[in-house]
This record gives sequence, C-alpha cells and structure tokens, in this order.
Amino acid sequence: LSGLTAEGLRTFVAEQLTRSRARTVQLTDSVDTDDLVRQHSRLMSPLVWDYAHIGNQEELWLVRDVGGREPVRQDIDELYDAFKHARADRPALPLLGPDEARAYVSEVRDKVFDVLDHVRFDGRELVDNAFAFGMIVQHEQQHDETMLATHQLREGVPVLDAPPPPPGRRLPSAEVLVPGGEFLMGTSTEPWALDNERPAHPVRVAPYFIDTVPVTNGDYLAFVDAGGYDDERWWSPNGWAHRQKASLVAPRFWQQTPEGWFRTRFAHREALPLDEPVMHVCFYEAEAYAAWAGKRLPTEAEWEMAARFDLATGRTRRFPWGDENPGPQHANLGQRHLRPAPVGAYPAGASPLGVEQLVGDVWEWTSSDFTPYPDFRAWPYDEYSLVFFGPDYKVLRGGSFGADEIVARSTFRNWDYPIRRQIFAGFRCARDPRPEELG
Ligand code: AVJ
Ligand code: FE
Repeated sequence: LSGLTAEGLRTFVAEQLTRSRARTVQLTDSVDTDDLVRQHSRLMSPLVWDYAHIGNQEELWLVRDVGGREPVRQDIDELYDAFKHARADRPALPLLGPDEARAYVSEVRDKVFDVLDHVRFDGRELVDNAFAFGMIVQHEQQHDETMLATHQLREGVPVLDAPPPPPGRRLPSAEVLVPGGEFLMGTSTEPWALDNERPAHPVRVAPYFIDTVPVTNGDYLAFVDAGGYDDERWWSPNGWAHRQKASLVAPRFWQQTPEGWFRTRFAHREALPLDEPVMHVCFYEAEAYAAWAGKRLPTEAEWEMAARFDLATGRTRRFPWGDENPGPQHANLGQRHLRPAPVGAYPAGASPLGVEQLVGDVWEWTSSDFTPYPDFRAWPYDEYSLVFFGPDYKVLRGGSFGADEIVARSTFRNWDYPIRRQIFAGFRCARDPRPEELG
C-alpha cells in the first residue's frame, strides 16, 4: 500500500470492496429465503442480520463519517448494533427482509463508490492509507467467515462447493526448537492492521519447542480412543467442569458409527480425514489433548515468534514465508477450499525454522488471554477490541481456510470464549525443552 499513488490506492480499495461483496453475495444467494431468515444455531445470527449489519457498518463509517453524507437508513442503526441485541435474540427483531437487505446494502455500496471517488487520503487519520475502507473490507470478510460458520451449522442439502486442497506430505520432523530471545511482536507499519495488533514492541521469549504442523484428526482420534474425554487428569478444572456440563465426547461435527468415524462438513457427510488439522474443538479440548500428549499450547508470543521471527537476520517478517502477501502456494485462505488442507500441503508457506500451516487452514488456540499490548490505543472505536480485553477470552492466531488474506496478517489477533467450537479452530502444541535438549 505504501508505494501506491492516490489513484492506485483507490483502485486497490475498489478491488477489495468488490471481492468481499462477491463473497457475501455467494454466501447469501446460495440459500433460500427461509435459510436466510431463520436461526441455524443460538450461537449465530440469522444470515440476513449479518448481511444488513455489513451494510450498516459500511454506512456508519464510510457514507456518514468519511463521506459526510446524509444517512441512508438511520432508523435501523439500533437493530444492527451488535451490542444492543444478543445473537440469540436477533431472529425476533423486525429485521429487513432479504430483498430489503439487498436493496439497502447495494444503495450503501453505490454511495461508498462515490465517496471513494472523491475522498482525499491525506488530512484525516481515519483515511490515512485508506484505513477506514480497509477496516470495513475486513469487517465484511470477518462477517463472511462468521456466515460460513453459520453455513456449517445449517442442516439440509449441500449448497457450497469448492475444489479440494493440495495433497499433504510427511515432514522431516514433528517439532522444532525455537531458541527464544527477544523479537519484535505486533506491528506499527501494516497500514490496515487493527488497533489490537499495535504497536510493535519487543518481547522476550524463553526457548521452546513447537510442532511443525497443527494437530491432525488422526492425532486427536488417538486421544479420544485413549479415553481422554473421561480422564480428568488431562483437563484443567474449568475445562473438566465444561466437559461434564456440555457432555463433550469428541470434536463438534464428528460422529462415531459402526463403520468408523465420520464428520459433517457443509452438509456433506464424509469419513474423517485423518491427515487434516482437527477443527471444531474448544480451547479446553485443545488444552486437554496437549496435556495428554505431554505438551501444552503455545503462548501468543510463542506462536508469533514461530510465525515471524527470522533467526538468521534477527528481523520480524510479515509472514512465515517472508514479506510477500499470501498466494495460493503459501496458505489455505479465502474459502478457496472448503476445508483445511492435509498437513504438509504448503511447503512454500514454511517459516525459516520449518514450521508450516501457521497461516490458513485452522485458527489456532493459544494459551493467552486477550489483553492489550503495551501502549495500546483503542482506535477508531472502543467496541472493536477494548471492551473484550480480559480473562474471559482466549486468543486464536493464524486464520482459517475461511479467513480472507486481507484479514489473515501474521499479526492479526482473533479471540473467543474458551468453550466455543463452531469457529474453524484447531491448534498446535508446544513444550518446554528438557535441560539436555538445550546443550
Ligand atoms: C474479531 C472475529 C472476534 O466477529 O466478533 C465483527 C470481529 N467485530 N464485527 C467478531 C467483528 C465486529 C469479531 N472477531
Ligand atoms: Fe460486526
């Protein structure tokens, strides 16, 4: 972005707006009216709520604030304010119907293109490097991933399709030693990084081992088969209490049958693919598996050091593979495939130490609470991150197959409650070195 002229920036923003809207349209046009308005799970909004909420955020920030234009539909702001109504209560609201929602979001979008044609990118911090546009593109893409999770919860005939991911391969080693030391975490230079990723700051990390790939379905099945869900030893006190209360026995969407283990994926039922990263596990399940394996989850700093630090130069990279934006050879992002890729599928995405699939495939649970970095500044609004900081949320890193590349920076921080399983989340393990391993 930094090398672009104002015209170049306008073109880039327009492409990103168009790309995110094509995805939103695909996710909402692929189901019928009934599937758009109903609630597929109490954890999710009706799809038609996400759809109009995308338009409403775009109106608030780009039409009214950046553009200084008259409101399109001020009367609906309250309905689409995520803090006013819990997801479970949204179906009962007098929401815009599918046709009204479509008309509304396209009216907003027309005005946004007009604002984009006239905006000056200098002068106001909100539009430096087109930040407000970038924030709204990312907002839409994040809701698209949420809508994709709603699709996963939907029952019925399959409506989404995509080509299979590339094949996996066996890696030379299961884990690598990261020697630790000080590295620069977070960013002050990514123009579209959101407030919680900022600023870049030095962090000191002790030496640790980290797995070269995420934990697979096959790995996780060994834990299930070993009675891991019935053995309190592997679970934290909160984890065990939740496992009991929610009667957890396996990852969400897994089914055990006389013919073996199956899973449901976007309404397709298929044999459990053993070499794919496990997903739809909550933080507590990830924690229990790691304890059973004699390991632990990485901290957020350990995850980011593995993903970005280049030992040879001492420099923090943008991505595990270097500074280039993600391409299809690097990572499974952007709903290009409708599943995580088998482990080993992205050798070109390896970090300097040989850690793979850090970006894409599945969000990875870390052991860290969602807390602000030193000198954090809530910007441009408190409700993006500030109101969520604290011990209630765990950080997830790396992005999933359903995360768009415009979101999945290696500095991007996602967060959720430790009991949540509907997100496309898995994990990888880390461990402390034994003294003799440090030599
Ligand atoms: C960063 C994914 C946790 O979906 O709650 C969407 C993103 N914030 N609208 C969420 C977000 C406001 C957020 N997550
Ligand atoms: Fe939102």
